[in-house]
Amino acid sequence: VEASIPEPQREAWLKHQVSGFKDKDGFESEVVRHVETTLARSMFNCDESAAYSACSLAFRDRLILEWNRTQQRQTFVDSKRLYYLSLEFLMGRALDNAMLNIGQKDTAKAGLADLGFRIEDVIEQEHDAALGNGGLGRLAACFLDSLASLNYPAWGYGLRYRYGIFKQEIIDGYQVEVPDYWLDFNPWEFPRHDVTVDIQFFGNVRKSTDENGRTIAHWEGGEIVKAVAYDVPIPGYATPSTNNLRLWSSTAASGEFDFQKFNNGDYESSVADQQRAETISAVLYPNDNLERGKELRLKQQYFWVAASLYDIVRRFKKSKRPWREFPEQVAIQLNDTHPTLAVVELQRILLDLEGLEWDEAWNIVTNTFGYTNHTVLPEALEKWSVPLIQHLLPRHLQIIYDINLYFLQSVERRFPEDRELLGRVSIIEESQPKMVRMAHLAIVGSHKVNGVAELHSDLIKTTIFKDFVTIFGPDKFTNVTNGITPRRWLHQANPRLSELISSKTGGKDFLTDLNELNKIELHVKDKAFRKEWAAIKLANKERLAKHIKASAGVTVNPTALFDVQVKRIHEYKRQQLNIFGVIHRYLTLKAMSPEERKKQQSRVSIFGGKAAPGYWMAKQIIHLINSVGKVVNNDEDIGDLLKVVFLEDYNVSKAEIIIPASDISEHISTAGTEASGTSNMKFVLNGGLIIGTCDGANIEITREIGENNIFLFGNLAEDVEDLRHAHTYGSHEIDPDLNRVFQEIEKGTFGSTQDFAALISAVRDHGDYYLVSDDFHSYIETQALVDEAYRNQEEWITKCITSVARMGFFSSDRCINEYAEGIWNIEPLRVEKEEGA
Ligand code: GL9
Repeated sequence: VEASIPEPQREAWLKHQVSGFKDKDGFESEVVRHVETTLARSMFNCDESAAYSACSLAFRDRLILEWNRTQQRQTFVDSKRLYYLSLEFLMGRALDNAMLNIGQKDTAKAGLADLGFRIEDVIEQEHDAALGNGGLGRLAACFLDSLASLNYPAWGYGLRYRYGIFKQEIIDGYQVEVPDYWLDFNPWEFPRHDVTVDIQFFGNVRKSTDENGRTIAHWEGGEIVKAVAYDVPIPGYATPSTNNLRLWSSTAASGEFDFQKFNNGDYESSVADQQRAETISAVLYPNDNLERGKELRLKQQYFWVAASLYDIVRRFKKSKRPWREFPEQVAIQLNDTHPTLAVVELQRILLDLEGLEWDEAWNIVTNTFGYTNHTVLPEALEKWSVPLIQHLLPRHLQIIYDINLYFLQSVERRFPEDRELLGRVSIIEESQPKMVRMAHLAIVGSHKVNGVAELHSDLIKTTIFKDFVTIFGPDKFTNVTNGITPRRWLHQANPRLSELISSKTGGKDFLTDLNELNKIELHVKDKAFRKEWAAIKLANKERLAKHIKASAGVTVNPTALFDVQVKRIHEYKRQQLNIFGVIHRYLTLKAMSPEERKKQQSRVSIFGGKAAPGYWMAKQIIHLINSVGKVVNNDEDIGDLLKVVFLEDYNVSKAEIIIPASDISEHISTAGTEASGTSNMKFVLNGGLIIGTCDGANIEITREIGENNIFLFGNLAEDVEDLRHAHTYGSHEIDPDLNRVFQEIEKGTFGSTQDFAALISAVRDHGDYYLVSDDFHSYIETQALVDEAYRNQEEWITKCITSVARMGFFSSDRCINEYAEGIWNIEPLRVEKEEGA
């Protein structure tokens, strides 16, 4: 590319090469320039919000230069790239992360101070980028951080929702949803109005025959929507590598359709078309572990998948390589089944547009894709009705049927005696209406399928995907245990702890090689180290206490044991078990004499998390937590012994305050239901212990940190099915302590009993599907062990330090390296590290 530019012009370009700020002075000058020109303000009306904008723009300018160089490097080397397709990227705030990853936070802090601002206040101005629901979307964000930090050539592809996950307000103890309009001013994205793709919907399929007698399918008619690219730079930590997250936004195609309407004078309906097109990328579906089969959701999926594939194919075609090399240049990872239509779309491109034969095309497709499963919950397994796909994507439905036909034929040849097998593994469910099973399509269309923690990966092989293991063999199925980025979840969220650790591990290497953490175990007896450790935890708790006061109006004692459960509200995650346990604690305290009470451990029970707007039971749980808080927090007998707080609008930036302040956090899902969990890793990494069930990554955390450092309780996954069977067909005795809790709720102690009746009857009358009663006794007993352990602060701190020292395995860097080697077959690029970064 460079060689094609004539010498004189080249000289002019090079003479004016932009470099971005280098030091404090340069930073200040960039900030002032952005305030005065980009924002059209001055020193007389530059508030914190303007300071945030200008500071972000200064960093963005630096990032985009690195971004450009990274793309040039990748194009030049022309090695295999990974494309991570995810409907959710829960990024949180970008400024603090950019400053830390570039290694210029101190510069910015000093520069902002010169200009009259505190960096903390400036950082606080940023609106979270909340394009995700929970763990699945946050995992994608951690993966982007690791991919860039490890110098992998990789792109993320997603949707640019105008509204991210809703903002949660708590009004009279109930959740109220408020739209999250976050795009007013977003300095972190670059609109690429020149990078657009026309996406077709509806229409019909015409077949013709070419000169060789081959049937060609033509997808015609219907309507076109335009996809516009918005690029978000993703800075790696301590490396100039800056990768790209490309988000697609929908808008009306300014094509013939509109023109005709204009000509007919139908202005109103052409505006309506525009709005309808924009609806596609308007809003993130706020469901957690639930798929509801809405047409707009399917439109979102196809829109995003088709635009992304067009982009990927366009990039590949520039290399002029033969098609069979596609899987050597391109790896595409399907984050859950949401992007599974990509399998069909690539087959369509190769078959209908590029003229390949079926087998050759299908071979390319299956060698390109990998599929990650994130849940075994049946209500989350995606299915789309055949009539809906027929209507929206008629050609794709034909291809799905053909994929299924060839697949079932091969199964039949190999297992001729097993008729029922065909029905079980078919991509089409023979229901009324017929349904397309997206997980089956994803498995058949990929070369590797992985779960996200060991137990989960074993479970998918022995339950929901058992038949596919028989058909494809066990090697197609693998495990990649989730991980988290230590940059955001330690260095950024807990700067003092990060600093203390680096003083004992010899620098910041642990942030890029988390196993370095094990060096701190040598210092577990070091008095000064332990003292500073405790002081940091207390300071983090004081910070959270302030936040609790400001947001929930409750005064809490920072020396009490902070007990935290923050995650989406869901029956399988069992916040109901937690709050029933809190009520049990309250009743126990109430029954004590004042002398006895004095001997008890004070606790603050902290909850946070959003309920899906249509999930009534989850909303009742929130209401019960708030109702209990109202009674307990105002009971003078209880005082500081117990406080119950629900923090509204849990999100990434609140997690950064809450997680470092936890003493014990709760990961108490019914065994076998939580695929992995990732906040469990964040809490332990920040020097908190956990109480949990033998579920998801809790099991591997136990293996790494040692069973003396975790509080496990409850029934095991292997016993869940029998217990459920017994509830339904045998007698179901409710735990007597839990029954006392129920009776207290039914007495009206916490307000209107009617509201909470459903939570009780789910356990008592409807089979207790989530085993709340079965696990209650074990839970209460284990909580008593937590109290006891916390009373011995020296022992407790030893447990915390030891646990942090052994958390190296849970870095998303380890996780990404496993994907790169075992699934994607990609390698990091060599990059010269900059000084200072
Ligand atoms: C989830 C699982 O429930 C979690 O256990 C897992 O840690 C993450 C990431 O692998 O994926 N699957 C899923 O649908 N969600 C998860 O968190 N839901 C949301 O993200 C809302």
